[in-house]
Amino acid sequence: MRCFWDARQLAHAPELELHNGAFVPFAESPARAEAILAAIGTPEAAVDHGEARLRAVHSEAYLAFLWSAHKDWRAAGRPGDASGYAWPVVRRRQLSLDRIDARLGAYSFDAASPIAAGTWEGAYWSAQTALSALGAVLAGEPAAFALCRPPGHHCGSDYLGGYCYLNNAAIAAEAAIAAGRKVAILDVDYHHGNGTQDIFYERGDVLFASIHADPRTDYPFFWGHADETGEGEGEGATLNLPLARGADLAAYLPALDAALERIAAFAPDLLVLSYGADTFAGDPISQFRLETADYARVARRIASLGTPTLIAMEGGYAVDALGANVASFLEGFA
Ligand code: Q9C
Ligand code: ZN
Repeated sequence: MRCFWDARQLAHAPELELHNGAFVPFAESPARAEAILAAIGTPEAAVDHGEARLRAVHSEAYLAFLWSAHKDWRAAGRPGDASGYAWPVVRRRQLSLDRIDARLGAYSFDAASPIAAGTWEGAYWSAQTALSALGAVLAGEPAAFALCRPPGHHCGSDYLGGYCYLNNAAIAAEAAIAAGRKVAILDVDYHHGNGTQDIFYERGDVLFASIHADPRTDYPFFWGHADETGEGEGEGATLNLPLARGADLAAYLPALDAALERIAAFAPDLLVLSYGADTFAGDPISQFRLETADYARVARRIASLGTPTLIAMEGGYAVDALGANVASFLEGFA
């Protein structure tokens, strides 16, 4: 399978994550990409499709914020990575505030996504990698893999979160729609893809289906519940299939079949697959029990749809097993 990647994605290298009052190593590390690269062989270089593709998903104000946030942080005399601490949860409204701490609050929904010096560059090229792999699929490849990192599925049109800054899957989906395709998105990361869901929530022309840990127990908590089915013209075009912690392949496959059945009924001519390997039994921050060989079986079932597919990397934090898990998935798909 053709694989895409750009070394500039490594520029995003946040240092630490503050969690429960303690500093822990940041889970979403450049080492994740290195581990995948070591397992899949030499990928093709991403091609720059420009910033206009980003603006099809993200607001101008958010992109301007993301572009300058770390510089603004430093200009304010602050050390390390930029990270917010106050959020407008109550009566959120459009205020044009200058203070970097206020802007971090306005454009984030959690504290899990620090902005480092190279975050814009890394996120920009992660999105371009998705667009480049999409280009291969639009040109006739049955499937292509985008080694996106940082990941994207938690961030919305004007907010970051969950280690995500630009929504690679949504950006690719919009580009595919602009190329005349009917698009479905399947998200199989351990965590609900709340940003992707939000972006397409009122759209009937894009199906969003997700299998993930029940948000009653797991991040992102506030989205991904089974009763979220879309709104307005999008009513019925969102499908959430939450699973209890501890799910193994036997518990996973019925949900996968339900998602695939819905996708087949929607009859897309292009599938964007948000693939997270954090469903792995050994993942340090997740609680499902898929094994390396299971990814080949999951991938084979998705491939059996016969729909041209862009596979975009999302999470997966067991770095020692990550390469094998991704390779198993890609081999199963092919
Ligand atoms: N100690 C993705 O997989 N923090 N994002 C969880 C657990 C946020 C995961 C903290 C997890 C975000 C793309
Ligand atoms: Zn995840």
